[in-house]
This record gives sequence, structure tokens and C-alpha cells, in this order.
Amino acid sequence: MFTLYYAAGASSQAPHILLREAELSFTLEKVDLSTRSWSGGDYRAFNPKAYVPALKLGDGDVLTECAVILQFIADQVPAKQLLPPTNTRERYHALEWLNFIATELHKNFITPERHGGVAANFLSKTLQGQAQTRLHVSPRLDNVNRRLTGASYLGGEHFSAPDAYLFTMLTWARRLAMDLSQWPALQKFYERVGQRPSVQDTLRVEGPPHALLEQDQG
Ligand SMILES: N[C@@H](CCC(=O)N[C@@H](CS)C(=O)NCC(=O)O)C(=O)O
Repeated sequence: MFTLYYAAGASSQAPHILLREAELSFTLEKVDLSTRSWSGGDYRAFNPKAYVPALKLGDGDVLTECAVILQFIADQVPAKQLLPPTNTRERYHALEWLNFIATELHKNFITPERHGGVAANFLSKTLQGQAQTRLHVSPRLDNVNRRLTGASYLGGEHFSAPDAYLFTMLTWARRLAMDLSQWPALQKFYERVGQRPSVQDTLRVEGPPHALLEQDQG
């Protein structure tokens, strides 16, 4: 049994989707990132990095870092091919995507602003910060759009772990008012993946993310 520590609409959405794709048994613990607390008290006492996702394993061990948690989940159920087998060229290309999404998309979505002096990984809540984010992220989305032109998923025709991560990044793009129709393959991917039962269940269970308003400096 696994426990996923998450916040609505945060990067933890990707492992949430993948746990459902994997049909693994898991429970959810919601973390309030503004107060860094959860039903068990101070979240930092549980995860000193203070961010989500974190995945608690059956033996009490805790895994962090989204791209690694996704690999762990996929490797629990090899038959579902949520990642290609190890030591294959396809596996390395899948890892290439996980790394690209983590370092080129995820990190570039995170604002350099520091909210109220608190160093935290959040999307920008100011119009200026959001404009800067769009500038950084757009050329990276061009690259993903190129890959998806003529392919249904990042690995080809089969949904796999990087697709869950990319989907979450595209929800962020939309929250930052980026019009996905400028990337036709990305737009189709977003609609295709958004129809998966795992994604619909995840979105329903998590509920809406915090709104990003200029005046909301939380
Ligand atoms: N390096 C981490 C970053 C995770 C991250 O940015 N989490 C954000 C939500 S998407 C968060 O929890 N921010 C709150 C904070 O930094 O205090 C990963 O790849 O998992």
C-alpha cells in the first residue's frame, strides 16, 4: 500500500494519474502548501524538502522527486508498460522525456519570485512573473509539439509515465493563460489524455487548484 502526499493541481497530479493507470492500491494525503501542514501536523517533519509529491512506501520509506516517483510506480507493474523495459533504447528515450519535463518544463514553470520572502516552488501569481514564465516555457513546448506531431504519446502509440507528467505541465500552461491551440499536436494530446479515466478520476478527486490572481500574493 502506498500513500501519495499531494496538493490539488500540483506536480503530484502526475504520480496520482500514474498510480491509477497502474491500478495500484494507494491512499492520498492532502498537503496545504501555504502552511506546509497536513492532517498529521507539520509537513516538514515528514518531508524536510517541504514540497509535493512524496510517496510513502509500505515499509515506511519515503520517495521524493516527481520523475523518480513516476519511474518507481511504472516499475511496480511492468506488464502495463508504463515505461519500456530497462536496458532498452526505448527506456532511455522515455527517461530523456522525464528529465526534459522535470528540468526544462517543470522548473521553468516555477517562479523566481519568492512569495512573502518564503522560498517555495510555486507558479507565479503576478502578471509580470506569468509573462516571464510563458517566455521561458514556450520554446520548450515547441520541442514537445514537434515530437507529438504524428505520434499520439511521447513514446509513440502507447501511453506511458512521461505522458502523465506532460499532461500536468499542460494544465499549468492553461492556468497561465497559454493558448494550446498554437501547438496543434499538444492541444490534441491534452484532449486525448484528458479523456483517460485515470485522468478524469484524478481531476475529480483533487478538485480545482488555487486560482492565480495578481492580488493573491499568498
Ligand atoms: N524537485 C521537485 C519539485 C516539486 C515541486 O516543485 N513541488 C511544488 C508543487 S508543484 C511544491 O510542493 N511547492 C511548495 C514548496 O516548494 O514549498 C520534484 O521534481 O518533485
